[in-house]
Amino acid sequence: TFYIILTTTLLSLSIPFLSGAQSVDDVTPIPVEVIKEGRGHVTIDGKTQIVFDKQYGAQAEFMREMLAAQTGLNLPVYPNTATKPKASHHIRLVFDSKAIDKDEMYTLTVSGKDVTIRAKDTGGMVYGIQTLLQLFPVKQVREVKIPDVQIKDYPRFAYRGMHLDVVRHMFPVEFIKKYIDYLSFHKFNTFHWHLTDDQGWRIEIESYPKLNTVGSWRKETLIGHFKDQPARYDGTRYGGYYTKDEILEVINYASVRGIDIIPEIDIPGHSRATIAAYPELSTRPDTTWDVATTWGMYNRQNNVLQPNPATFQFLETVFQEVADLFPSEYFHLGGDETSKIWWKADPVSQAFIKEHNLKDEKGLQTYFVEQVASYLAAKGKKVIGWHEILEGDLSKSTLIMNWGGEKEGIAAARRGHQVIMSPGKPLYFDHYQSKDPNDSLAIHGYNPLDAVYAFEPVPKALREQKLGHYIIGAQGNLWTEYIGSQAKVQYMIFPRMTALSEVLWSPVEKRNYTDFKSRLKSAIIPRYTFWEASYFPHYEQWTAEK
Ligand code: TNX
Repeated sequence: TFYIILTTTLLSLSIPFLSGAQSVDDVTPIPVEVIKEGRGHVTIDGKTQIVFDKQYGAQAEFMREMLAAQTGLNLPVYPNTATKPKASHHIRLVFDSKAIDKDEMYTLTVSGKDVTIRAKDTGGMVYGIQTLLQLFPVKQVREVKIPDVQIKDYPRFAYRGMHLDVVRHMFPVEFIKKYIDYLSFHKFNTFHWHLTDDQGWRIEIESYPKLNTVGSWRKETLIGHFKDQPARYDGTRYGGYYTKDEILEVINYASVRGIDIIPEIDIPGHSRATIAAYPELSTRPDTTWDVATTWGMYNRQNNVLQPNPATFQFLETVFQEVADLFPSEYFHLGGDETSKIWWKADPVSQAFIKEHNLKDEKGLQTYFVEQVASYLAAKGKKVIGWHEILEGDLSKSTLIMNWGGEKEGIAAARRGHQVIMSPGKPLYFDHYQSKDPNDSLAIHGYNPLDAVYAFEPVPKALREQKLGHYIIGAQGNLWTEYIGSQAKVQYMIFPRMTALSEVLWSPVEKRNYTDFKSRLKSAIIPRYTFWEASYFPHYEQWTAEK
């Protein structure tokens, strides 16, 4: 007994000082190439210097902060040109456009005295840092010995996105930043920010102030959602919007972390918050119509813009104001679920269709898209829209985000559009991940973890026709009708978002679900815990067959 007590005591004493690295086999998404030849290691301790090439100052600081939070090691940071004290080990962040021959690529070498990350763009450097951070344990340590290794890594797809609806429920800026941290950790590169919808306008607009004083607020707060029962409200108003300063803060935060932010202003349907603020833009002005307090397609209440001069003036001014705020090359203009019945019933819309020689209401929808695309082209931007905008004869420069099935993605690619695959099945993370009747309420659909992991963004039909390159990537969507808290957001995205990250980043032939699940347990779930994030734990029980 004495020896047992002695050894356990010694063990527990030594735990805070253990210097084991996390295995390179746990890195997720799994890297393209990992070579473990050397038998040595590089010891990282409090004196190790982070030394950066001038392109990567912000990333060096990011690396320092992240490592300090994760391990307590607070390393000194120096530009490579500075005279610095002697140190035996370095983490070098190197700009190298020769050895690095692909976008977003990095190499990570642990050998001799140094750890070296090479990249030629911000993304590549961020992903190299994220991989290195995964080699450190998540605990307080004095030093870590990282075994020699050479990693060469780059993404399979150029577009790796996650979406967040902040309209149905809004989340504070601090949480948006966390969401961006999650994206960066998982080597995503795009955050699609769904900023307007029937239930609210969530971005500050100076040119049309009623969008915020009226459009940002719902009269009632929905409390609790009960299946098949009428909604209940607590009588208080709900809403808010992000100021331009807050948005700029988020954009800067994201850009250091390799994340591009695409704003979405959803038109010509899903526009009830706009109409509540400016009824003259709707097909049937009626000032008693409020910002929507329920969800769904609005066949009962008007949420569609009318094609009149005031509307096009509004669209030009507002879209250009938003475009000036966001550095992204892309702008999402929605275009989903436009209830054409409002245009059918409206004499002004009908006259407009005739006058402009449009085929029908679908043609009118395309007209709206092309019009807004031209306002944005004046600002040097390309547009993305949900797949319904393909119904008319759309110009090829517009990207299609397909939320239907493979079919719509194939059709868009065949017509020469670049496509981002975002099919409801299995990439809507607002859908259920179990069939447990006691699981937290979600919207229709069943998208268990294994279905997400098995998803192949490039349909076979396109591969066979050598049209696969039109699929530039994919995106996971999180609509928040039934997601009112940060914990619920986390619960819905984890671990499905982790599975999607591997689909989008790693070579197909490296994907293996059993191996993925073992890495999830040994390396990723401990991260969720470290982030104090909720996640869905029963993913083994609920599979595509079950
Ligand atoms: C359809 S998919 C919508 C959203 C809803 C979502 C719920 C799409 C472009 N539009 O307005 O929130 O379903 O899953």
